[in-house]
Amino acid sequence: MTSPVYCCHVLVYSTLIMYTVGEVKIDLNGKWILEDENGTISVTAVIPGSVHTALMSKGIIGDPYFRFNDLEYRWIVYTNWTFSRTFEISGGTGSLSTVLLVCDGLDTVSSVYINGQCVGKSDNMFLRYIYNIKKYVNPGNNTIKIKFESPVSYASKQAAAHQKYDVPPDCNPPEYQGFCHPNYIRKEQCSFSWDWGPAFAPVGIWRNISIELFQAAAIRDVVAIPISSSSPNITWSLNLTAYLETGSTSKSIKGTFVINIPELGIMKESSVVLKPESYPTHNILFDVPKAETWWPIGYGNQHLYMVSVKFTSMFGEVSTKNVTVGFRKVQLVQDALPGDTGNTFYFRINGQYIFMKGANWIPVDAFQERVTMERLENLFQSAVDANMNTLRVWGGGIYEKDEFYQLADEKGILIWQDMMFACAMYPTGDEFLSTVDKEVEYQVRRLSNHPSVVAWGANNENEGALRQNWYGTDSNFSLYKADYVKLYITTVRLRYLQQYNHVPILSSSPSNGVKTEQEGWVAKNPADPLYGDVHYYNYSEDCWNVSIYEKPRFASEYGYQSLPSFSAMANISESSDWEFNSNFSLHRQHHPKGNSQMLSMIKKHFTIPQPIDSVTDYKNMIYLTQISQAMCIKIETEHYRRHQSDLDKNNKGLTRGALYWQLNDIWQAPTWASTEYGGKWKMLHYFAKDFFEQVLASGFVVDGQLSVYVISDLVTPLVNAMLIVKIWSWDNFTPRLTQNITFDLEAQSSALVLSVDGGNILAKGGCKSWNACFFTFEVMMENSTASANPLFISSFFDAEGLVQDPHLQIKKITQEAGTFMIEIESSSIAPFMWLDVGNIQGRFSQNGFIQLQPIVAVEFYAWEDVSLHRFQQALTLRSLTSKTTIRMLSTFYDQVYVYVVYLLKLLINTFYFV
Ligand code: BMA
Repeated sequence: MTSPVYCCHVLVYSTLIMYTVGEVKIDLNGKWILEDENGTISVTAVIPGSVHTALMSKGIIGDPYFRFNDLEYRWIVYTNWTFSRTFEISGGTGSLSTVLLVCDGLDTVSSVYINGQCVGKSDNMFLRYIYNIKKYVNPGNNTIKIKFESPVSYASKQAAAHQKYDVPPDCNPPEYQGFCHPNYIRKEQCSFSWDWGPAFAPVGIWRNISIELFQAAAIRDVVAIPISSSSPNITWSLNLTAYLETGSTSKSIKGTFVINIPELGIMKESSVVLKPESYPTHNILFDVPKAETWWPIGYGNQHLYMVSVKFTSMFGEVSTKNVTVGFRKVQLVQDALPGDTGNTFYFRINGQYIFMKGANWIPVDAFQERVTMERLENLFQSAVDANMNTLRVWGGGIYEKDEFYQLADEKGILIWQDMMFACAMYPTGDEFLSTVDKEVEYQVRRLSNHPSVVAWGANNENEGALRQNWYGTDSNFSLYKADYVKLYITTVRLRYLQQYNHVPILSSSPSNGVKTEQEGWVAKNPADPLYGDVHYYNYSEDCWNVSIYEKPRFASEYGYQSLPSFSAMANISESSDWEFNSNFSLHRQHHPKGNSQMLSMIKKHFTIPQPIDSVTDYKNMIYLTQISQAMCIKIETEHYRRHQSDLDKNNKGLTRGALYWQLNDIWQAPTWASTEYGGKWKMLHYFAKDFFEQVLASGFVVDGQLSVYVISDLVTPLVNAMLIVKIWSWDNFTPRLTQNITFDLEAQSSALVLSVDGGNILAKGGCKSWNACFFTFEVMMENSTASANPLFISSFFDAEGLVQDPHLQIKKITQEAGTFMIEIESSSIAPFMWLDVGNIQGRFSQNGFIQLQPIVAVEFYAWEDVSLHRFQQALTLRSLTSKTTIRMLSTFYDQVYVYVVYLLKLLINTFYFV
């Protein structure tokens, strides 16, 4: 240990100790020793971290994501592991009356030892554990050991001990390749495997760990809830609660609170007397007259204020805590519609209706320590770039780290936050309920300062699972229903409401909202489109047919699978794996029947190319699954957005949210994600950027009738705007017909602007048949034009006149700092143009688009340093109709080589099929 450096009130002992007058914090993050139970492995480990990443960094195991390593490394999870290190209590601080070990996250089942003595245990990954270790520490050197038990064995033991009745599902389907009974352990449920994710069930210290020493009192948490009054304009006050811990002194503690919002010049001071050895709170409500309102992205600024709370005790000991606050008001509107025809279900922020558009969020990595700020920022930016305003943190993962919510606050992304229960029944013994109760109290306190968190959900799909008998619970419905109510209503929901009720809490997703409540918390039909939110998955019917979709009040989950890019899969596999149905591909496909569902959806509209060689086929399948997924979700999302303002004759409609499943990937595998592990955009994400545009013209055909809606999220009406309808034939760059329709549209609404007989309008355009043509729709506004949105009215295998080789060329690539400008040429209309740069990090300005003119310019925004040469080498281009993947060819010989290879393949094929 180095000698202390004095700077005002702060002493710094090397990097280890931060010493404010009176209050001392010893940071225990950093180097620890990790050992297995037999003492055969002993390595250093970095905390926060897990066993897997420690073993990987020492070369004891390879990349857990590589090929079959998830199975190969199963031994890790059946082993008990110990993390240990030493720490020093300096002479001066040892006399302080309170010494606390603060563990922000232990994953999961552990016993904690200080100098060989057990100071406490943990069994909930989502809880902050604080152990009073005063009597166990000595001045000078001390040791801390945290012994972890196998979470998988623990869960099995818990299940076996619960002899009263089964709490299903015991195990997930075999395709998940996972561990059983995740519902018996308060740990990231998907870490035991999911239909898109691996089973590693990691063990470790996953959040910060430190020791705090103080004499009188320390502020543990501060929660500041904005309160609004609204006549005539919103004015704000702040309801601030400081949660304290007092030391073991026997006297009452006198002290002063100072609350400060420096940016607004607000300072509040009050004197208090706190009881010793207790958890007092200090509450104060005060006006913040000049506060600027926080808005979600697209509706205003994301103004955030730093609020600092300082407690000075009679000993002169100071404890401070800073929190960031955004002033906003949330309402979930569930008004009864006339004549018992359902309720509305939509959000108002600061009184303003918001159509929620976005996606569902799952954990970013199986190993949380690998989730860097950079990766989080990148995903948030991708959500923003795709015109999203909402993410739902799904209940089978984790309550995310603080940085996640800070980013959401800064970017203006609204968060629908599930509590961590998903797709299962759960036990309801006293111990289980008690730990859940503490978990909810802690997490709600931790996340309530964030203006981005606008809704809580008590679980994912468990109401539906119970009502629809997913796990055979009908055999004793009343028993499981009683458990359901006990856990989510009288524990989770009640604990939330007893603390705060400034944002709504939903009992489940999907649920019928207030109707679910009226029906005793397990609605007769939790998927009722007339109430609350719905999840909708349909892998058998044609996703291009809009009649298969409901018009719910809110679509909080829907999705289709695709494969990630070849470069993503190549990183974790070998060439022998590169087939759609190879052992490896099937191993990575955790969704039962996933591959055949993708295949059958593709076959509805596309031709699967004849096998050339396995790698080309694999690449073709990747490309086609991405097209199919992007098309399905585009069609479904536009359907939901179109029906935000109208009710049909069955009272369906007023759909005011579209959150597709799922934004991100936990590893490289076939999944529903729109961005891959590592952040690369799949075709769906490029489509999302378009289908979530602020103003969108969107068309569909039902029974031969063409309907075109214009959808606007703008808060001002569109006046004298123009819808431009174009009819194209597949064989020509010039539209056959252009029709302009002038219209007005109310702010934040959707309306039918054109309804015509499809056959008639096609005939007007001189189209020989439905198969010969397609439409595009644009909106021209005062200052801008919303981009052309295509509507394909025939399957691609039926498209007449679609030129089979558009002779694609990359004409030019230039670079300006991190942006690359690419010019591409096509000799004919080319659908699903796809540019790819392998492992180079970044995204294109557009991709997966239909080329409607000979030359198109595309930009690439690099997220890393890339040279022009590397970029040129990596860039490939293809379309649905191009026979080969195109590169920018630098020499004549390169071109000759490509054509010779192409001709050879053609010859071999012809020969093979004759
Ligand atoms: C929904 C989700 C997830 C699942 C997804 C895809 O039901 O809540 O549990 O991963 O569907 O199957």
